[in-house]
Amino acid sequence: MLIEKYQIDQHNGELSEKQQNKFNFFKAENPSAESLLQKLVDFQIAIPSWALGTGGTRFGRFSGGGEPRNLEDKMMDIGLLHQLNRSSGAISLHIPWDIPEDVEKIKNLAASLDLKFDAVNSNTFQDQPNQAYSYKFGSLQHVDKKVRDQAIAHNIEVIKQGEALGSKSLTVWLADGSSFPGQLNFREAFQNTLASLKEIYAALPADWKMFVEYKSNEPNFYSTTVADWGQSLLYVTKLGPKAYTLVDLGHHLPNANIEQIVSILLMEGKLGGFHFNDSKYGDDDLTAGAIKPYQLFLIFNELVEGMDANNMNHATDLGWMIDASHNVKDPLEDLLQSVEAIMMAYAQALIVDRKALKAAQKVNDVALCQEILQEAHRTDVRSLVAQARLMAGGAIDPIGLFRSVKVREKLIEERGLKSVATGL
Ligand SMILES: [Mn+2]
Repeated sequence: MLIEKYQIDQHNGELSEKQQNKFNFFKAENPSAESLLQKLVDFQIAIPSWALGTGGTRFGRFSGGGEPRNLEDKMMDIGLLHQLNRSSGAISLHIPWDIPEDVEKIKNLAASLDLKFDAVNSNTFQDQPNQAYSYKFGSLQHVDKKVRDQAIAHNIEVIKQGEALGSKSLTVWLADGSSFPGQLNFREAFQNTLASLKEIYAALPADWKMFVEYKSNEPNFYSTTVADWGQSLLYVTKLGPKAYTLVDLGHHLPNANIEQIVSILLMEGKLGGFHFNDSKYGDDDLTAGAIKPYQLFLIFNELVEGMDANNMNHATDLGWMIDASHNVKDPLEDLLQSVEAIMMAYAQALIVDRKALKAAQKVNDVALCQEILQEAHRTDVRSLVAQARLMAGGAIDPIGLFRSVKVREKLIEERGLKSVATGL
């Protein structure tokens, strides 16, 4: 389902006076406010096709009802999110969970919803019913070349699927690794993985990027073959100029300084994109900004500083994606919350007084440096983000509107209480 335009207009009409007052107050304190609006309007965050249904843990899964039954339903859900916040104008597809049966139909649907196809994601962390060899002991790293070849062929197939849709990047995340000491020869696992990635890289179209995602642990609990940003950087450096490191916020060891990692990767021209989420203990896949909003801000602070230093376009030069799982909340509400948190961190990074920070750094005025960053982080930018949303045709209060027009109830009516999102 989609929301009617008059419903958005009516909602905004009811809230516009309050919003205008808040934004005027913000503008009085932040004279550059108007100049930031377009940057916020342009900034789009891709929604992964796997995040629209209820996720689960290894203990169980509790469906929320009205989940998308197929790719078209998933796209409709993202179209609805994009109507509400005008910042979710892209979809990141997972193959084979979301193979389009009719490419033209899917492309037309995307165009009608104003959605672009972001990175396509391959899957060699599960066995599919019809595949010849198992990924139980890895895919691109596997000791058996037949298994590696199968995983390479799958990735090349994913590139072809993405090409047909107009996607421009492939994300490779590997579950490869080992669970016990001695299981794996680390050097051979690295070399096999690199050789496999090279074959996939060779199949990339000229204007494509390849993202190599890293993860410290899980599902293997002793070693991961692309375990951290250093290992990813090694692979992508050896692969070539179209290969980049992808940072998933949940894939680090506890307390890792992610903002510093981001800064160095950007400096080296090897940061490709992001998977946003939040966590307290591990790869919890919680709503972005739900646990560590200051960290999210510090990451955006480095992104804005580093991208500006390299004359990069904030909206288009990196891949911005959410990678989360929704176990207890309505996935659509959760995604609205994530996008809002990301937009707020970005907005706060845009208002950091960079000249003053640079000057304070030069004279080692540590307290002032901290003051400058915290000043930005403690600024309430909600009215700025809402103003950008309003300017782009979205709703002032997306979750409020989502609830008042009873989206979930209507989706349950349309799709049933027991529908299960494909892939989950
Ligand atoms: Mn990820």
